Amino acid sequence: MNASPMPTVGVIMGSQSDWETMKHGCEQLEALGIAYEARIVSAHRTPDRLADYAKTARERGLKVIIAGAGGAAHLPGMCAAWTTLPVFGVPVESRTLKGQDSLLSIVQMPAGVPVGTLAIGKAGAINAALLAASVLSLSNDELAARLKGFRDKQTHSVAEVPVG
Ligand code: RP5
Repeated sequence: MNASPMPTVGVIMGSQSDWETMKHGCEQLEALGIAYEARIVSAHRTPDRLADYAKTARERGLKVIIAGAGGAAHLPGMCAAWTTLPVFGVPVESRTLKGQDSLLSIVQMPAGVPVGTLAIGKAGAINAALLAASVLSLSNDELAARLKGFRDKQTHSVAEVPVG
């Protein structure tokens, strides 16, 4: 489900292998009725695709970019270098270092080029989507209401007494 035909969130990832993680963020965007596009854009393997994507993102109507990558995860930072849109980085869990390499690669940006860095893996992908929703809700009251509804439902779903 997309609230509008024009995507406002761009979800990019360095590899097909990142989709297993990033799809959770896309599902969260869909649940909130946010139009998005998902693309494979690699900082290392397709550098020109990345430059084109990030440089044209604002004029194409995107408001927020979510970038997921693993290992030497330069995608979010290089994307942020090409655009002044908000960029949220999702460290994908790597096989060898469990995503700690991804996290440190994304979070340690030099002053002047920000990337909002989320948690490693699925939680990070979901929270990146929720953070994007928060940003978009600043100028969209209907989305703000849906976001509040999501939070309320989540709160009510937490049992007070453990079972089992
Ligand atoms: C990164 O390298 C990607 O973001 C991915 O997380 C990691 C491994 O990529 P593949 O070798 O699975 O394509 O660029």
